[in-house]
Amino acid sequence: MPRIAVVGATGAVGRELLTLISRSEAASTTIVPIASARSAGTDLGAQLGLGSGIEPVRTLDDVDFGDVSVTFFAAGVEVSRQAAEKVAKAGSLVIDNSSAFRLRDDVPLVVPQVNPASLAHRPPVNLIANPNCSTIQLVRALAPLHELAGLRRVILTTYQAASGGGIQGLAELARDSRRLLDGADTLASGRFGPPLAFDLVPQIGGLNEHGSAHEEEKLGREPGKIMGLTDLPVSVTAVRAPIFHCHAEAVWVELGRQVPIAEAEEALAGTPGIRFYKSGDDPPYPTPRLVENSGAEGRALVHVGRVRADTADPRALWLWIVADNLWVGAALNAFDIMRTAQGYGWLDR
Ligand code: 2RA
Repeated sequence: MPRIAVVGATGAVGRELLTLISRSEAASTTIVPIASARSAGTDLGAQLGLGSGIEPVRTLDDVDFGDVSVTFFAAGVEVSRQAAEKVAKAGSLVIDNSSAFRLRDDVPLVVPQVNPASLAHRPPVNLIANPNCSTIQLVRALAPLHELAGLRRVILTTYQAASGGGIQGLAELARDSRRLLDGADTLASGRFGPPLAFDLVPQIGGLNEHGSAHEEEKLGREPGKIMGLTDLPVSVTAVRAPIFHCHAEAVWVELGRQVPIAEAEEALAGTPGIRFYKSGDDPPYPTPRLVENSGAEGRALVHVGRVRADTADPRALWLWIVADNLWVGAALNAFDIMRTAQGYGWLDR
């Protein structure tokens, strides 16, 4: 692979992608970081302690994509809408982290642990969509339950970290938390709408005509496409929580038959990429901070606990899912898409 580009390289997901690529076996590849003109020339390799192999930051207009085998887009939906298809037409395989193309029929929406075969054939558009962060951890935990007994319905509430709002979201939560501890009475509205510090904000993204937030729409639609269950009902309340990293989800799932808890636990615990917590274990369940501090290995896993029967519905279970939204939910999934495509021979030149 001659060169790999990352659009949005200075952002929260872009930085994780640079780290992943430069520490992987693709490390011999030259990495082309792309950002806005104000960052052009920055030596991100040195800034992030990633060493050589990372060119100085360039702008989109300054790169010949005919010479770039894979381009990751992580600069938000507007940049993807404007540039991703042009880059794909220039010959670079695009892996897009935005919501711009996810529901398009000609664009695969991929979680390599769940639907790798959707990459068996390279799509004519030369573009693959990376799902929403909270979707990825959800479908990775639901897939073994679906295999076991078939999914009928899913209802969930998310508790999403500030890093989903990017580097500025992290900075805002840190600054406002300090201000409140220092005695401030009021805080200004910010990136999350109402100030997030020491509070919960039950709206992520704009509202549609039915009153659902954009994050809820994404979670409602993406799981069915990924799992090949287009009619799967997924009902969501998405909440921003005052935590820095790792999204958590409380999930109710109705299955096609009554499944004994031990059977569900065995299916989850036996799934590669899932760390399963049984009540009585130490720790008994995952929390966002526990996952954040679980090292590179733990941050690459989907953590599942609190599996229990719904006593009001014999075919339903509850579970609690936590994962690192910037890794499992973004950079690592995008990187695994590249590796899966590579495994299918897409990148052979
Ligand atoms: C969020 N889902 O957490 C978004 C980030 N992709 O806000």
